[in-house]
Amino acid sequence: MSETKEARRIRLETEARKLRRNVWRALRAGGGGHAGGSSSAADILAVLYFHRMRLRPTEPEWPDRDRFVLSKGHANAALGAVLAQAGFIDDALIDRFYQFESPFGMHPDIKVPGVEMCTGALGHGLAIAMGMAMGARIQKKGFHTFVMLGDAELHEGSNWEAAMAAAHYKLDNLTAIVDYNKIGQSGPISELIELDPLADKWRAFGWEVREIDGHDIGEVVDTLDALPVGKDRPSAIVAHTVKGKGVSFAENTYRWHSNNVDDDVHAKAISELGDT
Ligand SMILES: Cc1ncc(C[n+]2csc(CCOP(=O)(O)OP(=O)(O)O)c2C)c(N)n1
Ligand SMILES: [Mg+2]
Repeated sequence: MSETKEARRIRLETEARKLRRNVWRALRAGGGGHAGGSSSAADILAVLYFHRMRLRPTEPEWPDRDRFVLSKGHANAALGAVLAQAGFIDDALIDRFYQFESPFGMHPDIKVPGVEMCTGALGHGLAIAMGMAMGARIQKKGFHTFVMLGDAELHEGSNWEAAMAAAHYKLDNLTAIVDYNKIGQSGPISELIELDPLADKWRAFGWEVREIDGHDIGEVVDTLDALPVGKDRPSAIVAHTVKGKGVSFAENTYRWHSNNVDDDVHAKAISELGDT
């Protein structure tokens, strides 16, 4: 019997909650890291890895797999956690986050099965993902390429060069997801460099755009299921999110963009996230 919509929503919300707990678990193991951007991305990652993307965790280099590039590479705690939950890597690797000689570091490394690209220097992922989408077309393959960008990351001009090019090449097999949590490393986007009207900017660059609540699992599912939304156009999903989502002291503040995490802080976070 196929899964009902309601059952699917509950399953994905459960994975997302577990993902947030695993993020804080990784940060405790590493002594700290990027709680804010890892937590804002968690619901979208859960829907990508447990619903939308065609993947084979036991065959990570399956040629027809969908591709995911975490352009905002500092959120790697969340990527490693979702790869563990999906079965690409051993769960025990979460406890080796940011440790000596661990492949699971502060930023994604292709030594970790399931990681498509080393990222961390902001502003490169969209162009790389565009190359993957172009590669699919050249090889006549049906896989879809997803790339997740941070909002402050969009201050890098290279994104807009790639955005222009992807529209020019009509890459409808490419989707950019903006984790629009309105906060960068050192303050609110509105004080750094305003991005609004962000959806209109993508439209002006030739993209088909959807604006969603990035924590509403049902809305994320419906939006990703509808892809590609425009024929001959790449898709941009502007996902409104909350930086640090799920843990009150980390929510909506640049102070938890990156911070130290000890046993005490971890216990406080887990007491809010619950243990199931
Ligand atoms: C080229 C480059 N410049 C600066 C940094 C340092 N840095 C790491 S994260 C970050 C802010 C990113 O903010 P945002 O894209 O909004 O990410 P999120 O809020 O999702 O964590 C900066 C400036 C970097 N990683 N790469
Ligand atoms: Mg941000």
